[in-house]
Amino acid sequence: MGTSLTVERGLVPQIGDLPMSGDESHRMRRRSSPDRSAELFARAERVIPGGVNSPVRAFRSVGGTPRFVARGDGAYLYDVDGNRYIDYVNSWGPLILGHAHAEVLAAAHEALAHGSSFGAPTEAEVALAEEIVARVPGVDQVRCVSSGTEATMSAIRLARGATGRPKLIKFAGHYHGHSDALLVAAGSGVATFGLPDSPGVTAGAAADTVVVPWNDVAAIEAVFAELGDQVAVVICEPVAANMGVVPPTARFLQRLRDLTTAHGALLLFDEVMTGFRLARGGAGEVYGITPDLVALGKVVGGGFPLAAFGGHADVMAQLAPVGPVYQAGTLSGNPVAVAAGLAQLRLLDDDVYADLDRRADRVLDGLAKVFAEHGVDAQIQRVRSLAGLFFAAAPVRDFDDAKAADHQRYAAFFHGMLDRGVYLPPSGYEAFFFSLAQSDDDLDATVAAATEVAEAL
Ligand code: KE4
Repeated sequence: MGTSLTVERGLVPQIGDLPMSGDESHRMRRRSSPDRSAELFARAERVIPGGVNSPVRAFRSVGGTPRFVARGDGAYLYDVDGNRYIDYVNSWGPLILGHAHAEVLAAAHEALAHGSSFGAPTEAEVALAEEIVARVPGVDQVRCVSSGTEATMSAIRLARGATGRPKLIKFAGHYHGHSDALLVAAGSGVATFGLPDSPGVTAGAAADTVVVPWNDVAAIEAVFAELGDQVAVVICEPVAANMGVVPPTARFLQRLRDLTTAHGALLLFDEVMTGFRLARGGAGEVYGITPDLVALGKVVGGGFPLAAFGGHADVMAQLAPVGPVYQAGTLSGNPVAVAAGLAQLRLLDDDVYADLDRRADRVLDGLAKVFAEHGVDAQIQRVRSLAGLFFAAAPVRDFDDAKAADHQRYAAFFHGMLDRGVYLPPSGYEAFFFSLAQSDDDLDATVAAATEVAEAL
């Protein structure tokens, strides 16, 4: 499933070291400097912590001035200084059809004309739930929420309520949103209590979370040997993509499925990133593993605040108002978001995934060739079209490997590409998101830009 390509070592430039030869005519047009972005960023920092509404947007991992966006259109982002970028962030995954897709926006406009929110059931919510149930392995029933954080937080409470057990197992380097029980670092030893991974998370909130290394069968088996009948749920990103992209090793997911089944624990796939992106049925379909619970987000909301969690009917029946596990939300299943999500899902049939994979091949094979030709150590790791780039000499198998990769070189590469009109994720711990709006010219221009940047590495 995952592929990684190792190429030779090269020198590491610093940000801004990337030389531009005298004659730029044959090179990608350089961007005009981000003056208006810098002005807005200074203004923003006075009234918003870090000037952003989500930390990764502040460019702290790569340095420099975050680009304030004026608009998105198809494959492109336009910043407030008039620069155009080929976008490989796509709002961190939701915009699989590209920005401002006509049919998605039309559906949202149509819904909006009838009102923005009712706090009462609507037919469209039923249609969206039916669409999700039809696509995602293991989902008999589904409930909509407003963010991926809410989806995983609710699914974990449901798993604990349904099993009557306290322990939650997660993997180091996996990100499932910012609810307290999930902002936990690995404690020392195998099955000791988790440790808060952020101020404000109390020892009590972290106490029932156990963190183990990804792709480490012995570690997860040891936790089950020690805590087996206390484990409510194992949560994972079936393809880790928040430490860069680190696919599961062969049969690791099957081992999780077998261990959770043997010990009466639930398996929760966090498919907020992978759902409706890897394939029609997400990672569950790709790996042929059916979890007990699934968290979904991003693509399913069509670019609006909508996420969901679902699973086996017996488990979902434990949720209020049917069962005793409480979960609720004022804007859950918001009609405008539902309309956009439904419109987007209905445009995603199996053919689009082959097309998305082809686009990924065109860029990633090109990048691998560029790095090899320029003697740069790089690992391009992917599952279908979800891909990440590590500047490392060997494949990245877990969070320790990911941290050991050369993030300074990633920052230099990021800025070299940004200067040439390609907007990659502003962190080496993220993933590239392809969209169906990207043309072959866009993909080839991406590789051409990488060639210019790699020449400086
Ligand atoms: P949100 O609460 O941000 O909607 O979803 C949380 C979440 C849950 N699960 C997975 C697998 C996720 O990737 C995410 C959020 N992803 C990040 C990008 N790595 C969102 C970007 C951000 O935090 O601004």
